[in-house]
Amino acid sequence: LPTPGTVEFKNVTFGYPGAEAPVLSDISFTAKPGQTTAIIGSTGAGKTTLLNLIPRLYDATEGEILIGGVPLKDLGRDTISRNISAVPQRPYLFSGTIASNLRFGAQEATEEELWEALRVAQAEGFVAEREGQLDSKISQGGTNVSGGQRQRLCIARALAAKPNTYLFDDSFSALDVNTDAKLRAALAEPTKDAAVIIVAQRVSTITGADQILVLDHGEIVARGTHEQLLETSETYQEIVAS
Ligand code: M5T
Ligand code: MG
Repeated sequence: LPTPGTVEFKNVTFGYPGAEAPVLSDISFTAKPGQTTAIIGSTGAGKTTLLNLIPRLYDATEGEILIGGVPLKDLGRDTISRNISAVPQRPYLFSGTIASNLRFGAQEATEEELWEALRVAQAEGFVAEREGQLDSKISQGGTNVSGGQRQRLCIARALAAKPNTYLFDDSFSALDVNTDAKLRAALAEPTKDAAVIIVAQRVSTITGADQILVLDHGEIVARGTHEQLLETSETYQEIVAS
């Protein structure tokens, strides 16, 4: 892929059109390839908003976001969508086969590659059990699979695209703690050269992250590894205790 995956926020402020107060204020961080950057914080803190700025669902009001040193605005929509896989907080499946859902963003993926993505996403088992397997039908919105299965299929879809930036918005919360742990262990290999940004609710999901950003009311109030934050951040301690 053309662009190395370093994602850099430089003093980014963002407010939704028409709203008076900004939702994100003066956000700066660097998410490097080969590293996991985690974002944690209470509901409404701005985590989803922050992630959504990366594929340009919205543009920053002030400041700049760069990928591989290039400002997002100069990258072009095609490059952005080829390089970034985002698993949204409410993952969406459309009516069609499992294969066609997985190939969204990875049209040329072989069946073998789809199975590999499913294996990593801990979805191989339930797809193998369905009649028709990759050709089994998903109904609109994915209503004929469970919430956790939908989430894992969307993670497999993200993997099949082989991007160099992964955005996971609360993608592991519908999974039991065991599946969550297995999935993240399996992700290590396919994402080893990518910048991975994970929004999490559960602290256990992110204890191994290279850096954790603690977001509170749209501001980064603390950053560091799990161990560092346990020592330095009251907000983080509260999250851990909750
Ligand atoms: C942050 C507001 C929301 C909240 C703040 C997505 C969205 C959010 N907001 C809007 O006004 N319009 C929108 O389209 O922005 O919201 P968030 O980024 O969704 O927060 P979060 O992801 O940290 O929360 P959660 O509940 O997913 O943990 O004031 O009203
Ligand atoms: Mg959110």
